[in-house]
Amino acid sequence: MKTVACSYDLSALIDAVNPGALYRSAIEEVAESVSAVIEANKAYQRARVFERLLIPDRVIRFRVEWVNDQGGVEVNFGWRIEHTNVLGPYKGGLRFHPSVTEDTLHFLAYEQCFKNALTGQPIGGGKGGSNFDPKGKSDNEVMRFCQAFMRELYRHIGPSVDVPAGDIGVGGREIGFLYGQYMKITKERDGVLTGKPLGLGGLLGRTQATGYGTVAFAQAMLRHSGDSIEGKRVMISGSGNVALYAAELAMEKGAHVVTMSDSGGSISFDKGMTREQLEELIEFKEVQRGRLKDWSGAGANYHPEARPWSLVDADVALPCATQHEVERDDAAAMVDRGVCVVAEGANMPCTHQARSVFHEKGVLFGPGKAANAGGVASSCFEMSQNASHSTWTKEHSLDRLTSVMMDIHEQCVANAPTTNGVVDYGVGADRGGFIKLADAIVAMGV
Ligand code: NDP
Ligand code: 2IT
Repeated sequence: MKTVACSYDLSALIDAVNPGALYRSAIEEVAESVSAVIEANKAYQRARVFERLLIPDRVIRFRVEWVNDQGGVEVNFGWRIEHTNVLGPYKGGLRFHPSVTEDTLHFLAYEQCFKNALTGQPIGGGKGGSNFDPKGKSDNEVMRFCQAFMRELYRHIGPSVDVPAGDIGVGGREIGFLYGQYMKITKERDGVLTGKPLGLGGLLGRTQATGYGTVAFAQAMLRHSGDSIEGKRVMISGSGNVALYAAELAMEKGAHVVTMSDSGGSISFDKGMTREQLEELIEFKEVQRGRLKDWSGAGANYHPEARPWSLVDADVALPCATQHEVERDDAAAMVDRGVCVVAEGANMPCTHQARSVFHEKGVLFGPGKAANAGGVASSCFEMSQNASHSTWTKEHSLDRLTSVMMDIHEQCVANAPTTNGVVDYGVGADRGGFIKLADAIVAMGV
């Protein structure tokens, strides 16, 4: 790791905040990108912006106790990491997954600050969640868990304080239950969560926003290099909120979606998924909450326990499942299969080593901070809609999404070095987000 203009031993400081590997990899990536920016800026050094951005404003951890359908008592951890509100209220999702630890949430909260800054909207960064596993739970159990979670969380959030949303394991159903409990406790209906069901003040287009935005970013990278997504073969991982709508827009733009996955395995389509298959899959995943191994989509091949990356030839890869799902060997396999554009729908799905492979091979790489920012950008539209007591049309919401994604692409290009004609979007996104955060930190004093 290059030294950054940091007045402490950076490695020791990272350990002091959180000794986990995910948070470390997120910080080290940014440190490499922004050290030259800090070295050239005395005000950033004097204000110690790197250290101040690295340490979260506060970490809230609590116990969540609830009763299962058999009458047994269950206990989980809950967290909210309020990382920085220098640009606006803390903003970021809640993740419910058994793998969630404080390390997971520290890295996500840190990344969120840069992503939110890139959107150009007045939102700070945060993340929260629980090690609760919604899989296999009844609707009533999920509701009781969400109510118990909000019983503590409500005192820490507010529409101009902290505005949570969804993430892995948290979709419209969970946000509805969380918001319902918040309304009962506080008697406020102030839109404090985003990604709400439409009847509770949700935004038309929020469900599609992250996946659509990721495809829009991939299109922008292709356009910038004189190409287009039309006719391209696209590998997608995951089959949740981000993956399904990335597939939808990619297909609408004339691409062929050749893979999808879940944590049990992958499916591949020799000639690309059809519109009918996608509609069936969306219903199977969103309504039936089924597993891919049980999906009978005609013409799909199922590969148990396999990641998508080496299964078929493709031009574009959109990792949309989870962190570190693309390791060095996966990246090499993708390149062997023909991939020349990668846009991260998930947060940090590619390891540092995987990113190095893309860099060496001249693959266009759109980091999650930029490529998946459409979700949170639309969440901010939802905040505006609620604050103005109005209802946006889907068309307006999606038009605004496209223009935010184009603007993020421009910011990345403006801040990125270019090697042999290939724009380094990873560095561009880190620098673009960092400069906004650092300028605000300098402006606010100590
Ligand atoms: P969902 O819960 O809707 O879907 C997650 C998908 O990823 C599922 O198919 C799931 O499979 C798969 N998955 C999750 N964990 C693993 C794992 N450990 N190994 C393999 N597959 C896994 O979540 P989202 O689609 O909302 O989120 C996906 C990614 O996108 C996350 O990284 C999230 O942080 C990021 N993101 C989400 C945004 C949003 O608005 N929702 C915004 C920006 C980024 P299974 O069902 O088998 O677990
Ligand atoms: O990672 C993310 O950007 C999200 N999960 C969405 C956050 C939000 O506030 O909409």
